[in-house]
Amino acid sequence: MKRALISGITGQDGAYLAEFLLGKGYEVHGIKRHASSFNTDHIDHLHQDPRDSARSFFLHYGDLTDATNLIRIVQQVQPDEIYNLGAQSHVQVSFETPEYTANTDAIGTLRLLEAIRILGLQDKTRFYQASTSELYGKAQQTPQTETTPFYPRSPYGVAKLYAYWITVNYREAHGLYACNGIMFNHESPLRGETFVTRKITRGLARIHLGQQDCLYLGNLDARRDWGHARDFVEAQWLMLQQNEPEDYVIATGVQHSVRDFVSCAANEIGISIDWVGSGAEEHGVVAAAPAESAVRPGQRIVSIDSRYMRPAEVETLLGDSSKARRKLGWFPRTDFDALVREMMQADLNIAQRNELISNAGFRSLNRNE
Ligand code: NDP
Ligand code: GDR
Repeated sequence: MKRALISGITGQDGAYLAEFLLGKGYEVHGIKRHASSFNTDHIDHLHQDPRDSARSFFLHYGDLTDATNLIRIVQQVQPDEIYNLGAQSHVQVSFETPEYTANTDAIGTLRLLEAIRILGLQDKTRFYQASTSELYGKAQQTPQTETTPFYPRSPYGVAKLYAYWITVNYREAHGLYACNGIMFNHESPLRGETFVTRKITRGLARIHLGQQDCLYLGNLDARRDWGHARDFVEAQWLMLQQNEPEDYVIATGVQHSVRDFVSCAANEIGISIDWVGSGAEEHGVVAAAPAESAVRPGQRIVSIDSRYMRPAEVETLLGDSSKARRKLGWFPRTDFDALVREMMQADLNIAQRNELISNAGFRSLNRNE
C-alpha cells in the first residue's frame, strides 16, 4: 500500500486529492492547521474511527511555517509521495499579508523539501509542488506553456515563484523526484467562498431566493482558463507516476471573462442579465427571470466595488497543456458549462437549505449573517 502525505488537505484540492488517492488504495495522511473551530468540513466524510487498526486516513496537526513539526510528521509517516498543496492561496489577501504568504508559500515549500533531505528520504519520497498560472502574471506569450517566461504580479505569485524554482533546484541538485504542476484556475463546489467563481454562484443563489440584493465584484474583464478541481488532482497524481520528474502545465485551453461566468451562472437558474454602463459604473440588470425567482426585470443584481480591484492585476491567462496531454495522457473531462452548472446547483441547494432552516424559525447557517 502506497503512503501519501498531503499538506493543505482541508482545502479544495486537498479534499479531492485525498478522496482520489483513497480510491486508488493509498494510505492517506494529511496535515491540518489547528483552528479554534472545526475546519475539516471538506474531508469529514473521509474520517475513520481512530480505534480501527485497518484505517487508511490519518490527520496530523501541523503548519508550513514550523520546520520542526514538518520534519517530525515526515519522519513518522515515511511517505512515498508528498503533495504540497498547503498555501495562503488568495491573491488579493497576499497584498495584505505579504510576509506571511512568503513564509508559508515559499519557505514552507523549502521546509518540506529539506525535511525529505534531512531524513535521507531522497530515494523514497516523490514530491509534488502546487505551482500556479499566477507565475505568468503579466503574460509574455499566449497561450502559456512550460517555456513561457514568468512575470508574477502579486506577493502570492512571487512567493510561488520561489517555490517553483526551489523545487526545480532540489530535483537538479539533490536528485529528488520533484515536479511542479503549473495549474491554471480550477474550481468546484468546494472552492473557498471568496474566490470569484464561488462568490458568484453563492451570491446568485442567494439573490434568486431573496436572501441577498446584489453581488459586488471587482474586475469583470479579467479572463481565466477555468477547469474542475476533480480533473486537476488526477494530473497531480499522474505527475508522480512517471519514470522521470518533470514540470507540466495543466489547463483546459478555453478562456472566459468574469462577466461571462456571471451570465452563464445566472442562466443556469433562468435569469438573463443585461450589462449596462462601463468601467466602474458597469452593472448587471435582470432582463428576464422565472416567476419563482425573488428578482424582477430591471433590478440591478451586479455592481462594481473598487475594494475588489487589485493593486496589480493579472488580466488574462490561457494555458496550453499539450505536454500533459501527450506525456501523461491527461485531459480535462469537465467543460466550462458543466463546471458552472455543478457549482450553481450546489450553491442553490445550500441556499434552499438555509431558507428551510430560517423558515422553521432557526438562525441560518450562512456564516456572514
Ligand atoms: P485552498 O485555499 O482551498 O486550500 C489551501 C490549504 O492550505 C488549506 O487546507 C489551508 O488550511 C492550508 N494552509 C494555509 N496556510 C497554511 C499553513 N501555514 N500551513 C499549513 N497549511 C496551510 O487552496 P486550493 O485547494 O484551491 O489550492 C491548493 C494549492 O494549489 C494551493 O497551494 C494553491 O496556491 C495552489 N493552486 C490553486 C489553484 C486553484 O485554482 N485552486 C491553481 C494553481 C495553484 P485551512 O483550511 O486551515 O485554511
Ligand atoms: P485568482 O482567483 O486570483 O485567479 O487566483 P480569484 O477567483 O480570486 O480571481 C480571479 C479573477 O477575478 C477577478 N475578480 C474577483 N476576484 C475575487 N476573488 N473577488 C471578486 O469580487 C472579484 N471580482 C473580480 C480577480 O481580480 C481576478 O482577476 C486563483 C487562486 O486559486 C490562486 O491560488 C491560484 O494560484 C490561481 O487561481 C491560479
